[in-house]
Amino acid sequence: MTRPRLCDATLDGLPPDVVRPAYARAQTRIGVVHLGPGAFHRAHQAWVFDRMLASDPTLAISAVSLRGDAVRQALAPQDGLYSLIEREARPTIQVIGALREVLTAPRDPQAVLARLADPAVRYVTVTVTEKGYCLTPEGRLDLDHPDIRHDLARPPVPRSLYGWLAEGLRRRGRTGLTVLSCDNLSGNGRRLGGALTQFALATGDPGAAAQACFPDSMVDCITPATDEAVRAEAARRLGVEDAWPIQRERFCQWVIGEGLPRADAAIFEDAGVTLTGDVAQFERAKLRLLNGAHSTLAYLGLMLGHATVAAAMADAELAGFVETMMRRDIAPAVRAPELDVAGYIAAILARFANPAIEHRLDQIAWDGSQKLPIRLLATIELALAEGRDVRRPAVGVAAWMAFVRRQARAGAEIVDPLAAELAALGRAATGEAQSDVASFLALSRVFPPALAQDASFQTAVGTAYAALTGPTPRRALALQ
Ligand code: CS2
Repeated sequence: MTRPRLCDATLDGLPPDVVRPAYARAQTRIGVVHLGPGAFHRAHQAWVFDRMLASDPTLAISAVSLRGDAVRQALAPQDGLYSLIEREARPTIQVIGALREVLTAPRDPQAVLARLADPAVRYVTVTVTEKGYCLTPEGRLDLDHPDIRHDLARPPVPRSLYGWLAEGLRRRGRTGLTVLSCDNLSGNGRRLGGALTQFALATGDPGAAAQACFPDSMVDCITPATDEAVRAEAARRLGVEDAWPIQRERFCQWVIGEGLPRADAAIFEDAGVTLTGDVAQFERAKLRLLNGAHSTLAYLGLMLGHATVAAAMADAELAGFVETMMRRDIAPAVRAPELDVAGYIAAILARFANPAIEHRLDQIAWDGSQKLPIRLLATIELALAEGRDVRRPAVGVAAWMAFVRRQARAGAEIVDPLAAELAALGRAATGEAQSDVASFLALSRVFPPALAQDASFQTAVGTAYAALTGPTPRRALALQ
């Protein structure tokens, strides 16, 4: 017999150590539309809105998947409820009630557009990952992207973020809306607003984007993918079945820049959100230090036979290399006057080493072509402009190239919007460092031409690549 499901009807009967919504769900109303309700949204923003609902019942979420139907299939039978496990030495479990509606856009386009147009909706939050923004390396909307080309014709069922937002805003008319990008892009709000304006101009309805405000935000919370062990643990602790529980670390940070409605500032702050006039420094610190180190650990760690971030951190040579890179090479590129950078680095390293978290390196390794420019190349470009050594951060770039080569040669999957191009490059790579690196650097969607042509960068990547693809890859870590 199957166990009962987590849902409104079973909520009251959960064991006493399960934290439940601190508000009457039935009295909440939808004031937020979230586009892309993957694990990160449910671990981060939904948890924050769940806290806010206790003081403002008008901020419940309509969660909208832009593509697949999996979230709706899992959560609709649960009335939008799911559990969140915080993994520290003593894991806690909590039921999040903030999702009052779960929609799949292609299945229910009119309901999605009606929500976006609804004047009761004050926020649209977005997590569609780096590739969902369809940007060129210069940060403009890629008008040649197949989804953008499709949506510019204003079809009844758009595909891209922009198609949905532009049509929703057009139907909405003039009422104010705050759109919060919660993805790991620098200047995420500014880029989203700029690209939407470009999209709207190209459709001949330039007014659409002007009706919304796009604050930048920095988001941080390590959220490993859900696996069967997490499902089993949730079921054991809840006593009912949860089709899609979420696990994450306890640490959870959201920093929002200018543009949030003043009337809501206190509610956000009371829920733990930091509001600041200079979000850029938080973004730089987080993207370059945390995500830059994460990607470096992923490519090097996989090469050295590790499966998780914690295992890579237990490899003293690798952990030492990454720490030195953070302290000596990335810290000078952070420029964060309000941050204690040394303390921030120590805290990140401790989070990476958290043995309670099984964060798979392959989860971090995917979509490298989208992640590297933001996480590592920006640091390298600044270091070159200011005459600093780039050898250590270049090891991460070379490790990505070596990773692509290994995957391609093994016929293994490459998850990346440039997958076909990368697989071809990887298969053609001979192991001769100079020519292999030259063909990777020619990827203009990843490497800005000025960087690709920089002699010291070429040498640094070439030397690291030769070591990493040779008999003793650890030689690449031995940089003084
Ligand atoms: C990770 C991030 O998957 C990845 O690429 O680097 O998701 C990282 O865990 C988060 O940004 C932490 O806030």
